[in-house]
Amino acid sequence: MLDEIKISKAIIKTFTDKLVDNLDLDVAIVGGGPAGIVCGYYLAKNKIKVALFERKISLGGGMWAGGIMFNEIVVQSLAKKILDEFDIKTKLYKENYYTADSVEATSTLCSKATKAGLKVFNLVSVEDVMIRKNNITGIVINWSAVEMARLHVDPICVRAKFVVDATGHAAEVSNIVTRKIGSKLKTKSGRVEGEKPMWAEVGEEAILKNSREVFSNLYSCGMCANAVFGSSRMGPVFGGMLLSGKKIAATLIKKLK
Ligand code: 48F
Repeated sequence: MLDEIKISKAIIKTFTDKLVDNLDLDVAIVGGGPAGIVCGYYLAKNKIKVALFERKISLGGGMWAGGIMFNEIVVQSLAKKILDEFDIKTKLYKENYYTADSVEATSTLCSKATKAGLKVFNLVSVEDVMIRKNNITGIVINWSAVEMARLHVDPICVRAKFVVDATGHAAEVSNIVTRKIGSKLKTKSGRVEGEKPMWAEVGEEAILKNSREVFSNLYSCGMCANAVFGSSRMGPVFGGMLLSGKKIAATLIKKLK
């Protein structure tokens, strides 16, 4: 016998317990592209209380689609080690150029990260931040459907010791900070510098340097880091995204332990 009301209660109770349990975090990650997922995986594996908030239904950001919807991604030797660790198959194309099936790569990142303990809230958009005495202290969330329908519905808040901006090209959290309190970022202009034109080699080199604190307790991760600090974009080479996620996780683990 299956009772529809029991099914409904099971979903409502389990989800609300999960949400309530994640309103006070060590780390809140905004954006579930490859950078945010990898960051969440290493944090969760190290028993940090971490949750990831993603606007869309599925995690993975721009990784599913490879380049122009040809569903293969490219990574360099250094980042291949991360794919190896996740047990994602790679093929050597030419020295220092490895390819991976983007569907296998993305779905495995999602699976391993959640199995490591990363809590994910999809269909949720971060629309604001909490700031106390010039420190980020949390994020403000609402349903993406509310955002899309432009409904007048007030949000709720999640406290976090650290917030990771892994929102990709749009650098949404960093832009919210400057919109709300002015030119206070740790960048040249104090604002989001904006991404520079495509230059894969330069962009990939810059991304690790740019993966760092951009405002007190707010960290730039993945493509967002290059957008915030004004470096090149790099297209469908994903090594920098993986390495950036791992670097931010290592930085925060050190701070939290
Ligand atoms: O864009 P995205 O995949 O960022 P990433 O992890 O990787 C970049 C690559 O995909 C590619 C590239 C490779 O060289 O340049 O573009 O840095 O994933 C960002 C995710 O953040 C979500 C968005 O839906 C996407 O899945 N996102 C953006 N803004 C918000 C958000 C927000 N305000 N709240 C919640 N999620």
